[in-house]
Amino acid sequence: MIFAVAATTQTRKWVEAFRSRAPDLRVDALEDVPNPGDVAWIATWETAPGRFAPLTNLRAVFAMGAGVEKFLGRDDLRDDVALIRLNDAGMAVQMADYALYAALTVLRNFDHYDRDKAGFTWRPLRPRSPSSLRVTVLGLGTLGGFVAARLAERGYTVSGWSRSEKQIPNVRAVHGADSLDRLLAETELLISILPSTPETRNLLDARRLALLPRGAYVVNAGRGDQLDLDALLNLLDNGHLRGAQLDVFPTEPLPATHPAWENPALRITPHAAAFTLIDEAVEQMLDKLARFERGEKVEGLVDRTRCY
Ligand code: NDP
Ligand code: OXD
Repeated sequence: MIFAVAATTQTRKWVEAFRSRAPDLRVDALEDVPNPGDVAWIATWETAPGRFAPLTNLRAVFAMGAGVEKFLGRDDLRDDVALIRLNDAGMAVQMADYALYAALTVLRNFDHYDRDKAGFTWRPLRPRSPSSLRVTVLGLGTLGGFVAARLAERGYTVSGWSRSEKQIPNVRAVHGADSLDRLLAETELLISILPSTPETRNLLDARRLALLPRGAYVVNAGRGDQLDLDALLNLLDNGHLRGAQLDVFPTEPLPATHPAWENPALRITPHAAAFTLIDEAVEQMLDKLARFERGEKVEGLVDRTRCY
């Protein structure tokens, strides 16, 4: 039985990391496996159509990331194949830094200085205190929960939103679809770290974005299909929103002709908020593999009915 690896980049590095930690496990790059029927497990982020069809004896897919939407609803992946995603694996700290970058931008007016520079304008602006900024984190899972806690530790006034009830020290956690509109109306910095599911798709539509108070700032590091990009650009252009920092887009890479590139109030990062760290990920996958094979509970086992 083979543990196959098919990354989008650095497959050899992944293979070596697995081999050095699990010398008794046969680990090969998928492209080097002569008989795909020998593959029992695969660690991958490569999801081209039909990719899984030849792997007729597959028992588990270990996603090399946290978001698993591209592994769901596929003809080539049977529902009885376990789908196991990463939990944190080095991403939570990076995500918190990404959120903090936006929070500091708002508090310390770094966005205004970027624009002032274009007009050769020297205009110091008084900073705000973290406690004066009302931040809302959408999604309080592995990453969002960490981000909310980190921002609260730094003194921000933090609310968080999830599907089920949560308790995070110094975070006002609310849950359920009915509570979202009220929360948005009092949010000055909105940070989405939600997965892509049928329920989160277009969640931040024109109506909901307009509920944010004038001068609010929007961050999306979840998935691009959660937010209506055209509506966001309109609200930036008409001055309702102060700015936005987007890491994820409806189409990635964001097409070079897209007007978003030219919007001065929008900071664009190329799906780089949080990278999977190979060593941490491999360590975690091997632990999950062992638990899975012993029939134990595995953190990150995707519930296909919830889609995350
Ligand atoms: P988790 O599954 O741990 O957390 C998801 C959170 O979203 C949970 O709190 C969940 O609620 C909440 N949620 C899901 N659906 C809804 C809904 N309909 N209404 C309210 N809350 C909802 O995932 P992670 O924190 O590990 O990752 C989150 C996402 O971040 C990934 O799915 C991926 O899309 C994105 N990501 C982006 C990266 C980047 O570089 N831009 C890097 C890594 C991840 P509950 O807790 O109640 O289940
Ligand atoms: C992930 C990502 O989901 O990098 O892990 O977007």
